[in-house]
Amino acid sequence: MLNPQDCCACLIPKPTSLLSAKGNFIISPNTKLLIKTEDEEIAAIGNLLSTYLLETSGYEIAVTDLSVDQSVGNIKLTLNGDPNLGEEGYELSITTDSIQLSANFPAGLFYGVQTLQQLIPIHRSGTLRHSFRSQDDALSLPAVSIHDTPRFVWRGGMLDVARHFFDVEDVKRFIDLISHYKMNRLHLHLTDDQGWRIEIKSWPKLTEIGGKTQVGGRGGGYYTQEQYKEIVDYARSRYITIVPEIETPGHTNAALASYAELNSSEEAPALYEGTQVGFSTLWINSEITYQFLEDVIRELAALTPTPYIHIGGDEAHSTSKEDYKKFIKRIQEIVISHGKRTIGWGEIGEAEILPGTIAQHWVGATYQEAKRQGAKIILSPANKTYLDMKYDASFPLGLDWAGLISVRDAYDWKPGSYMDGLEEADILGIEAPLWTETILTMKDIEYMTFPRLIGLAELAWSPKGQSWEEYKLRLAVHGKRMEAMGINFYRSPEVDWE
Ligand code: TNX
Repeated sequence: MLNPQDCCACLIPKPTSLLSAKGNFIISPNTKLLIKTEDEEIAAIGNLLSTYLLETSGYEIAVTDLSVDQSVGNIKLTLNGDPNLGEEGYELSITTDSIQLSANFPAGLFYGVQTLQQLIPIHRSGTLRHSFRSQDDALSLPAVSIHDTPRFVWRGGMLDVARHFFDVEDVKRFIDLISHYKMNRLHLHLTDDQGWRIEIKSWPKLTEIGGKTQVGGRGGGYYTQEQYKEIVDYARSRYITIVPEIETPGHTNAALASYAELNSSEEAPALYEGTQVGFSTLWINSEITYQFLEDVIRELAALTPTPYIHIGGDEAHSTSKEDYKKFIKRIQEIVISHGKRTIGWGEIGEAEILPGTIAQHWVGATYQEAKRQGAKIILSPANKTYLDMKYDASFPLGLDWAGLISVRDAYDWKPGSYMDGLEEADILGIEAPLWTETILTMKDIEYMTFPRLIGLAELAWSPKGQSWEEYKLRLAVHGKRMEAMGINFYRSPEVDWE
């Protein structure tokens, strides 16, 4: 059993290297946060940390320019230009005198701040609030020296906002939670048979009609372009890249119901509120379809500052092979013409893969075809990473077509060698999708996601060589932290929760 007060031993994801030392750094009313204040991005990270320290220590920690002050007694955040830290790594040194966090880029400082947060002990009240009234109740951080860089560049979650719609506040909370575990991608599955969730100004009926429904019929909804930008900006401030997905050519009933001219029958089908897959397809041999995609991708690309547009491509059971190949080639050309890179589900390996395209494996072996054509692969094997699979047979939420995924199952596999024919260098990283056919509320989202996602976040960040026996001890202690963070997590019987 780990000592719950030994936060260094309980970090998730586990850092690349960590050396504990004697003593603590105590946060006092005089502690200052030293940064280069003229750098707005670093100032924003400094403000996030000082807000967190105010909540946990009770002290207003002044954010001050580092040119005018000294390290001793203070917390210092700097960019030190150490190329060994890469784009996302950081170094954190806590001594009895000072806290020094440095990185090569701001993202590294952000991740160092997440580690710092996990080093704040849980107060005996069970919360993260320490009392500033008495000395022995003060907030103190253990002396430690950490050097930490990620294993994979792609560390993601996916939220299906099409089967059930989740509002901007829910998405922001999801971003906060996953970024705390150093994830850097949020894939939003924006369209499917049951709903179209992103405003497209040149095709307004997509949301006026196609946005009205969801699984089970209650509710629905969509993001205006303004709201979508708000999500993108919020995610950016947490070093998360939003990856928007417009699912094609199947999973398109919401679009087909909105515009008759997208159907080969030239008749619009009814809106759909069930959970079957594979029955819808865009009209592949009509130029209107490509005009439609051109408009959608143009508008989406303009809202998306980052390089990726996901075009779906899975389960196109109502599209002939020949049509599918033609379609996948053309849609990649459209994405490229807007300066973006295409991501598609593994099936796109059956078609011609253009330079820069990424394939996301979920089931089957088509990823191998994609790899052969030069694509990099994102790992989302359904039997390990699908957060919508039940934890056990009696679980109230979720599906089980890919099997039951216990907390151990989601953690205890080796991403570098799990997939036939893939080597570490072929793999961009790991993404954990949450499909929401059975998921209705934010509480449901959290229950399916935690704690499986944080194990997957560790597989994506920490060096290889994981051991479930070791991890489950850290997770057991981490339960208290999730409680203090207000996360509705599943207390799996595989873990001896503190
Ligand atoms: C398969 S994964 C799907 C989704 C479903 C999911 C349910 C994938 C690319 N397609 O449409 O929501 O299973 O687990």
